[in-house]
Amino acid sequence: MPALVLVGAQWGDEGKGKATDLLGGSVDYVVRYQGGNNAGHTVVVGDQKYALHLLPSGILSPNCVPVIGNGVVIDPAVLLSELAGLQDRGVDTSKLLISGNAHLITPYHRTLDKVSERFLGKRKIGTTGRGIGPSYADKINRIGIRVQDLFDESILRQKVDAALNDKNQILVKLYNRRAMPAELVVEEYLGYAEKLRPFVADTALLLNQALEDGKVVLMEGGQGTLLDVDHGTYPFVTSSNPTSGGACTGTGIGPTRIDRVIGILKAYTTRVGSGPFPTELFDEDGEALRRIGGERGVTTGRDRRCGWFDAPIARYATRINGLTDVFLTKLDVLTGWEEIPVCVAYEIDGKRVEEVPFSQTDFHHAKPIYEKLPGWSEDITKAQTFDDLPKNAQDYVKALEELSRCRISAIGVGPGRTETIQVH
Ligand code: 2SA
Ligand code: GDP
Ligand code: MG
Repeated sequence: MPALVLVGAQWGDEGKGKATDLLGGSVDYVVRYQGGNNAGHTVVVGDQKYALHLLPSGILSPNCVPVIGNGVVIDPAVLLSELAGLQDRGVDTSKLLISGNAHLITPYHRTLDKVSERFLGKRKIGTTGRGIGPSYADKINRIGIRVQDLFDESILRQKVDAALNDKNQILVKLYNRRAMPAELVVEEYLGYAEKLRPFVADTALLLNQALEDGKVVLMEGGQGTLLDVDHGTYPFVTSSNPTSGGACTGTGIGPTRIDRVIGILKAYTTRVGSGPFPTELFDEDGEALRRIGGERGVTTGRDRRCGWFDAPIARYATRINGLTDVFLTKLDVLTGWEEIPVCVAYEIDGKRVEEVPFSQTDFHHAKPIYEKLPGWSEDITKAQTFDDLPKNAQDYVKALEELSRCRISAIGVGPGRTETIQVH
């Protein structure tokens, strides 16, 4: 099992943090490969709850090396405060490695994220406001600032000057904001250099060497498949590739090294931010899923939109990521419903459509076609094996496995490490 990838199979918040933490005990490295502190990964260890934003969830496993790969965008102040918070709680963070090629989020990225959302009004994306999109835009535009730039004052100054050249005009003329003095940014960021230096490394080289030495590397995605900038519900997406392909570009590990791709799939569906969501519920069922599932953003505290399981989306995630396994999470949240509707296909302009349509307009028009599966009322949070589950819960899992076209290898029946059923 040399390298494996863990991805969100829906719109994020499927329980990737818990799944990564569970695997953390049996892998040597856990690498974040995209996104930044827009992510919110919750890990519950005993009576302790951790909310991680930028650090890989493997940081909570003592024998695991946590790595922030080149594909991540880093807000240094957030990173340092997350590290300090964990250190205060007795977590050893000394093994962390950070790619020198990862890009930085700066104050002007955060400002642009917020003002451009305000400018979009009703058409806003509903971003987390953390500066993620503008930082990736600079990376692609080749005017980004990388971690390694912190160690050369003159380069840093030149790059910040260049990046602010057009941004200050946009801030002043388009958004009616004050210009941001380059010098202030440079001074602040030089202050981070020495604090980050001990962690910075050529992570792509180290990870490939580790794989050659027989070590196991887990690549942990943030967000989810439908938020992917290429394969998601564009433009209502994040500005990176959470799908499995992003794991290669975001770490420097080649695709031939990867032998398992695990999709984390929630037993129902949620979404934060704007954009289409065919199975979204606006009734008391949606409210109950939100309440029972604790569906609130880990980073922004926003209520998550909730809906029933969407099988075309699960099949899409299986296909786009090349999933080998699914970890089905939050089955316990569905306890108590007499019948559970599952979306098996869509109706679009009067026609039955089996798969996620590529046309944005069609997806906006998609109405779910439901099949109702019988529910269960027994408490399943203590179930340790598949056979411990009530028959209707077993049948629900089997139906989802068939509809998703991927084997379900593990089932979550609660947030804690032990509240997990291993099936394969
Ligand atoms: P951004 O900030 O540019 O990445 O926002 C673009 C879209 O991506 C969505 N997005 C997320 N969706 C679910 N979970 C995320 N992490 C947090 C969590 C979210 C939170 O774990 O709860 O706290 O609100 C996440 N990060 C980005 C975002 O909602 C936009 O739709
Ligand atoms: P991530 O972004 O994919 O890591 O997911 P989040 O941490 O944002 O949201 C998932 C939430 O569900 C967290 O509060 C987890 O503690 C919780 N969770 C994970 N798996 C399960 C499960 O099987 N059952 C229940 N009830 N909660 C779960
Ligand atoms: Mg999350």
